[in-house]
Parts: sequence; structure tokens; C-alpha cells
Amino acid sequence: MAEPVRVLVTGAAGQIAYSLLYSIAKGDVFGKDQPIALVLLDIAPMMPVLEGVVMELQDCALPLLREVIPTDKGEVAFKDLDAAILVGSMPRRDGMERKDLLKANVAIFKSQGESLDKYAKKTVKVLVVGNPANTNCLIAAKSAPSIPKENFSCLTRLDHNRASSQVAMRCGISAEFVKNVIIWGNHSSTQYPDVHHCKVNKQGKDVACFDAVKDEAWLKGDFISTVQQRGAAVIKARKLSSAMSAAKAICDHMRDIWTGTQEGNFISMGVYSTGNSYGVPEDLIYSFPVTIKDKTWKIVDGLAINDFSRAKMDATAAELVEERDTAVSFLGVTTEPQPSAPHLDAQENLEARL
Ligand code: NAX
Repeated sequence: MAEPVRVLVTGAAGQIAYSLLYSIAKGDVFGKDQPIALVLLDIAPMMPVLEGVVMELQDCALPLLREVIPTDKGEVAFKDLDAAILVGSMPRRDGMERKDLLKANVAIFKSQGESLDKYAKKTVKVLVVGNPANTNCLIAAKSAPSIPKENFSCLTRLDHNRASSQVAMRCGISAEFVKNVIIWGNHSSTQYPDVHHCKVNKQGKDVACFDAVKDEAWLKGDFISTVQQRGAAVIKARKLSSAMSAAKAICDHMRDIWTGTQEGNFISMGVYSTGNSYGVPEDLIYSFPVTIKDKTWKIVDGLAINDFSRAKMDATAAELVEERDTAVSFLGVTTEPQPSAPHLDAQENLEARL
């Protein structure tokens, strides 16, 4: 059997991790024959809760799970990592300004980026989930200069899956028959779910999404707002943010990095923009359509972009530029992150969580 892959999950005592860890530990992400060492990072006050999570993982008696390492220390958590899934972040507290939230997260992701730089393998693949995911990812990447920026990505796969599923339900088919939706931009309500290149497989034949759905007004209206607002709708209904679907999307994202995308399919993820694709400004983590081979992503270039799409792609880019500029201004002046209070009332976090 192969050597174990060493995988870090941060925010490991939280609700997404509770859905995520079982799937990783049983082989859904890194392969059914790939042993795993799981490193679980959370903040010091959460160590007793994390102990319970460790007990449950042990009680699953999973053949691939070789080791579980709970910790609140960066030098333990980031050591020799093959993969890092950064879920934990500062949630919005009552009365907290957006700027203060960003500042607290810059402090967390700067420090985690520095730890990656210092302790992880240079080949480590880093997936940022904690919100604001795109900007947190950029800050982590900037703080780890010895690791290629291409090794960093942020999660927009949940938005991608939401979009595929909306189209599938509209056509009365399974989501596996919908491919190549695109999420452009920020994992926020300015994201642009785009179906202009999406194909729906009907009776064995690929049909353009607009022809399969036959409702342009819906595709250009309610479909987009439903996907953009889906996180808020889940919070309203569940009084907690998406966790099961977020965990599934994290698995899809990391599995595709590890094993590649299928021929002819692309998926969405937030990756580093060099300014050379689709007129998106450089130095942003922006969600693009990508294919993945040999653990390396490539933006799908050359897709036609109409005026409708252009305006929406630019709007979400503008939001990211502003967020980046504010975050970068905090880089030199960040204070130590305070321990966050997890499991806050969901409504308080509404704006920060999608
Ligand atoms: P929870 O509040 O249940 O758990 C978060 C955990 O992170 C807590 O145990 C907390 O103690 C820990 N934590 C906080 N600061 C930390 C630090 N500096 N180092 C290590 N651990 C730390 O939140 P949960 O529902 O699990 O959501 C986690 C994050 O995912 C949130 O930021 C949320 O907004 C974000 N999401 C991102 C999504 C995406 O598509 N990109 C979708 C789902 C989710 O909303």
C-alpha cells in the first residue's frame, strides 16, 4: 500500500468538518486504496469538542485512516502536508463591520499562509473554504511565497453544484446529465452562474442548456438569483449555514484536483488570475471554468462571452478588486486573531456566509 497522504482540515470542530471528515477518511477524495493521516486544527477553546470528533473517527473503524492528529498549534498542523483544506475562519459577530471581519480573516489567513510556507510540502494543494473564501485564499497564497500560487484555490464548487442541480430539476433529469455550468467570480451574491456553455444530456444527446430548458427568462433571471441567494435561503430555513452540501462540494473539488476532470467536462473553482483570461484583472482569486490533469488546473479559454455575461463578470471582479485592496492594506498591520465564537446565531452570519 502507498504511504499515507497527510491532509489538514481546519475548523475541524465545526459543522462542515463534521460532514466532511467521514467522506475523506473513507476514501471518497484521495482514492479507495490511499491511506490517510488526518490532521485536525481548531482553536484552543474547541479542543474538548475536537476530542469528541476524534473519538467518533476512531469509532468508524475505517481501514484507510492511519492516524488522526488533533491540534491547536500551527507548527503541528501544517507539517509535511500533501493537502490543506482551510475551513475555519472568523464568523461575523453581531454589530461587526465588514471591514473588521475582513481584518480578522486577513490575520488568520496570513498566519496560516506563513505556516504553510514554513512547514508544508512545496507541492501541497490548498483549498480555502472559510469566507470570504476568494480573498482569504489570495492572502494565504501571498503569505506563502515558496509555494506556487497555482497550488491555491477556493471553493465555488458548491455554487457550481447548486447551478447544475437547478437546471437538472427544471429539466426533470438527474444532475449527472448537466455539465459545464460556470460560476464566475466571487463566492458571494455577486457571483455569476452562467449556462451559455452548459450542455444537458437528453436521451443520450448533448443539447445546449437554453434549448433543453426552453425558458430564457428563467435562465437569465430567477435561475441566477436562486443560485446567488441559495446560501441565504438555506440559512433562513435551517437556521444554520450549508454544511452537508458544502462538505460534498469540498470532496468534489479536492477529488478533481487529485484525479483530474473528465474529458470534455469543466468545473468551476476560484484560482489565481494572471490577467490573461477573459479580461479579469490580475492578482485576484476569481472563479473560472477549469479542467484538471496531473494535479494541475488550466482555465478553459476561448469561450464566447456576450454583453449580458460580460457585465456580470465585470461586476463580480470589481467587488473582488475592492475586497483585495482592503485586505492587502491590512497585511502589514494585522493584529493577532482573537478566538472566534463558533456556532453563532445563523442570522448574524447571514451576510458573511453563502
Ligand atoms: P462553524 O462555525 O460550524 O465552524 C468553524 C470552525 O472553525 C469552528 O470550530 C471554529 O472554532 C474554527 N475556527 C475559527 N477560527 C479558526 C482558526 N483561526 N483556526 C482554526 N480553526 C478556526 O462554521 P462552518 O459552518 O463549518 O463554516 C466554516 C466556514 O465555511 C465559514 O467561514 C463559512 O462562511 C464558510 N462556507 C464557505 C462556503 C463556500 O462555498 N466557500 C460554503 C459553506 C460555508 O458557508
